[in-house]
Amino acid sequence: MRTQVAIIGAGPAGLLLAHLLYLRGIECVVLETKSREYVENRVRAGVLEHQSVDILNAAGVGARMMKEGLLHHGIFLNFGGESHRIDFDELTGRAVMIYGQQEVVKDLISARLSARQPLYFEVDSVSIHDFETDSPVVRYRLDGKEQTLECDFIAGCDGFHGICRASIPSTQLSVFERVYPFAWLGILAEMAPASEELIYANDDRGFALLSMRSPTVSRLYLQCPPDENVEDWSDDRIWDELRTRLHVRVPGGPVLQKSVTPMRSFVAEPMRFGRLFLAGDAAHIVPPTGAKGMNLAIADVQVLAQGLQGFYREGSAEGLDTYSSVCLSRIWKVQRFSWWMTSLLHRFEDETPFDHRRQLAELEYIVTSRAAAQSLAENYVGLPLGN
Ligand code: FAS
Ligand code: PHB
Repeated sequence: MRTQVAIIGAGPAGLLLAHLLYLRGIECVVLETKSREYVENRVRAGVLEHQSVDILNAAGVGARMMKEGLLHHGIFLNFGGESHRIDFDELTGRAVMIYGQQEVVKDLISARLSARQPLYFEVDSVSIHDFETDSPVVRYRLDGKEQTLECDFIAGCDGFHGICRASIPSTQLSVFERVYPFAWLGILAEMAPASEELIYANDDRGFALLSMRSPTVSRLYLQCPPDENVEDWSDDRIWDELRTRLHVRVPGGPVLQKSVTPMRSFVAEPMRFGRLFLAGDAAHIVPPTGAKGMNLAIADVQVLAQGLQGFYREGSAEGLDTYSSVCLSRIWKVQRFSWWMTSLLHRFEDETPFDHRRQLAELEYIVTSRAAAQSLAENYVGLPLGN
């Protein structure tokens, strides 16, 4: 089989890239190891920056998002027993959209399949070859049969634990990483959100976040030790801890799903190696405190699609040659914001009383200084693309 672009991974990065290439008349094939049902039910991110909303709408896959998504014009910061609202409208004139990552994935999969474009689930033994030449090859097994896919380019959208980044000689990659000494215990619950907007709480007992997926489904997180066993957390214990840390009345409800997510900051440079281009979590990970994971993946593939269009339409490699530097400029700003939000809102086991007072003073500064609040707001709603 032959195509122009082989896309490894059907997460937000791979699926959106496939759709943007389809709209540009560029052929591609998407290969995914998991089943359709698995990727459509995997609970991950929930916040879309305003540009991500614009990109999905411009690509014609935003109708359900605009109907079912929740437009939020601010967030709350809770600390010292008080609640403070950061007004995005007043500070930036922008908003964010609360719409689950799995909903974005469902919309992109249905767009791909209704356009009758190739998307293969449950492939295995995927390997990539000759991407330092002009004729890369992808090998994989589907329905027990060996398959070979010849292509011009490979897009590595296979996430942090995928094979694409791991296929680049380690001598050719620079890796930057910070692993945090805590994790997030996340739950999905059948409960009407206990707040109109998201609440980020810095409490003596640790960080907590109240988020949501719909008017009837809430998504909540608690800071916990990195090796925490989710079995040790009964539903009652979770609700008690959330009430204590959030300082809001949380009615509780059936817990549909709970999991522990490790926290790390990670960047691999460069994001291009010959005819192999990394995008999304395959190249970078941010701690979810800044709600940036899915948005960075969307921003990467927007730049990659434009580069591939330049190559196939205008015969220009410029967009592909600058892909890595353009994306990394944005990625490092988002890394800084995500690290800063994480440092501001979590309790560190090695913190001193001085560190904690400094943290509270910074929070106090943010809610009393327009300049500081505006900096947080403009980063949260999304820095302008190309910035
Ligand atoms: P993804 O990981 O989403 O997709 C990669 C795809 O490649 C997967 O479907 C995988 O099955 C497939 N794949 C892997 N290896 C393959 C192979 N060899 N061959 C073929 N396919 C292969 N962000 C937030 O903002 N808020 C959150 O609450 C949040 N929670 C998260 C929880 C977890 C557990 C994780 C891992 C991430 C979370 N994130 C969160 C970040 C998340 O949103 C990611 O940034 C986003 O999924 C990145 O999208 P992709 O780059 O498409 O990678
Ligand atoms: C979520 O809704 O899953 C979510 C929201 C904000 C974050 C992280 C996760 O910072």
